[in-house]
Amino acid sequence: MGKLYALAMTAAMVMLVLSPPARAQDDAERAKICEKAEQRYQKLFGKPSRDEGVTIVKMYKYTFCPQHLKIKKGAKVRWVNVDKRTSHSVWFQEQGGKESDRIFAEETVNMVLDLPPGVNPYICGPHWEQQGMRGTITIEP
Ligand SMILES: [Cu+2]
Repeated sequence: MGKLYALAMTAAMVMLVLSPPARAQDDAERAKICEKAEQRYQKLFGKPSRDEGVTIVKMYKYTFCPQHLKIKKGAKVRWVNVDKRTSHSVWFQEQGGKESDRIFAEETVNMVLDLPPGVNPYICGPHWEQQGMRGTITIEP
């Protein structure tokens, strides 16, 4: 192996390591999507999601809104699909959970989360890999 070739390979490997993982959106895009998601929510349900008396996570354009959420252990969370066509799921896969049924456009699913304290990542079954549809629920002690 030539020295130059080895150097080029090393450079290529360093670039591979340094390039960020493929993501569906950056933070600014996500903020915009979540703003639209809230507008959709209000159109569908007639009030702001924060006025529901239960914690709401909207699902819209391959995004959980909010993507990161902090709740108390045993609190109820409602996932609401405010998309027009796409169905999603909620899956605490790392915790050994079972994937939820598909949540179709404009449908809702309530869950009482029995998760360990700390950060619990979760995914949307059909969209976590290609579109990076992932979120976290942090259980406060
Ligand atoms: Cu999804």
